[in-house]
Amino acid sequence: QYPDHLNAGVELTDRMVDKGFGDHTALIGNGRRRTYKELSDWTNRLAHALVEDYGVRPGNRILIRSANNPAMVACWLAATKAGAVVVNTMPMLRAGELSKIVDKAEISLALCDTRLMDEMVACAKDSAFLKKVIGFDGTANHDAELDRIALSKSVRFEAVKTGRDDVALLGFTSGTTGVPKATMHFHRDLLIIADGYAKEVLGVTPDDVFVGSPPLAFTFGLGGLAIFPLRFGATATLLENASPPNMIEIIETYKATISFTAPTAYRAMMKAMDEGADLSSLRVAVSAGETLPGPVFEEWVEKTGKPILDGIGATEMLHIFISNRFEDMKPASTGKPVGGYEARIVDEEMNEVPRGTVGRLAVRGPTGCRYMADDRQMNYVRDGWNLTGDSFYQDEDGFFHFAARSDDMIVSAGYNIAGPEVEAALLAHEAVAECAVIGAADADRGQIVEAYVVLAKGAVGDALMVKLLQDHVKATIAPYKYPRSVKFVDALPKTQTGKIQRFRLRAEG
Ligand code: 3SK
Repeated sequence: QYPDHLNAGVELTDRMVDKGFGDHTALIGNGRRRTYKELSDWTNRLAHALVEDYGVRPGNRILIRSANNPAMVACWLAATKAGAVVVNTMPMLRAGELSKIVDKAEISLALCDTRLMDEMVACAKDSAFLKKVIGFDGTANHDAELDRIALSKSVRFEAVKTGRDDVALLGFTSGTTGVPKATMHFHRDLLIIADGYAKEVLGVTPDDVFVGSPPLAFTFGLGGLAIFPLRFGATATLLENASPPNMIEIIETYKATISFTAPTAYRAMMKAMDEGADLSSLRVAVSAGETLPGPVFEEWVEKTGKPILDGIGATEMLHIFISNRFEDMKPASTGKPVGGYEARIVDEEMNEVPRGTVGRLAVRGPTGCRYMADDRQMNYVRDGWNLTGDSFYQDEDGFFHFAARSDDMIVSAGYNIAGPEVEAALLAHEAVAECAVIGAADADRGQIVEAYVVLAKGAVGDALMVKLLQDHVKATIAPYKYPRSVKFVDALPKTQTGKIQRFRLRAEG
């Protein structure tokens, strides 16, 4: 279906102008609208600057650091047109977290919103790889080095003739251990998720207006808030702060039709509806990244007359591969495989288990896990099947049902948080002798990060200490990872060989 030479950056911009969408609004953000023609020109100018002034060559890896805004999308598309391999990163990451990514992907160039320079520069200071950090204006007033250079360039750019199976994107996931893994995705993959899931399940048309909260650095967000709208000539709204009130304002102002967010936000939106918010323009509400609680689904149906479409995806698979559909749905299930994907439930030996039996979810299809230089590839892909680390069962009607997460990942308000990474941050505090971090059930956020802490001699486990440790974590790693609950204990449950038994903490709550 895809030609040998394919550049996803071109397909999502210039090709859309060729198809007649030039005057249609592509992006809305930071108070401005950009048409497809403007986006095409903007990205071509930026691509010229990257190649001519910063020496970007095909295959070079470029890190982008920004909140969700049109400038971030433009930088990503421009770098893709220049044949670079892009790593989008979240604005909340600290220098230490950025360094792990830079080292793993051997990144030599970073494009950074000028408002977020400090941590990026701190990361570059001691880096063996990162040679240059270029500022861009996230507010899109073109008031930064990259923008000024780009303004003098031509709006025509001969994009690099990348192969459809050339790597275009590295999606980072911290996994259970907090040691980041880079998942490689081809130019072709970026379009497959739109031509599959977005077309078949969401039925996207040029009249759609997208809104949502996941960061573009998370492939859930990149698909839902950039690739899907741009692939079909629709409009993406981008929010630097996608709080529920801000999303509601966008929905009401631009009559947004498709939302991508987590159950926590849907719950807040329903509260706002009780107070008069008008969300009637939404025709599709997508939820993923976190289990959708039954009561949230039921209340949404009651209030809007439409279902929330639950699905499961993975950074390794790039996007959603099992989803409910309007015409084929079962509440409380995750749905059935998206076109092109197959899923089954297997035991430890990869044998399919009977319907109704909980086992490991195995999936295969047009996208799949390709970790960059990582032994963990052998655990994720077996016999051609991707093992996502989730436990599911399949019912008699073929619907897949989530049972449990098979690892130590904590999913809180749509964020994936690796428990061991929070433990490492806590252990760096002098008052902490030992600690273990788990996900504790929470009505609002699905799960919260809960820390069990054995204090060092002399330290006092009071409210002040809780605050000190929380602030310490916020200052060490991305603030959303901080433990909302801190419990002081005399000792941690351990095996005879000294391994912490987190499952006992989970069970004891
Ligand atoms: O659920 C996830 O973790 C996910 C990851 C990437 C893309 C989409 C989704 C839902």
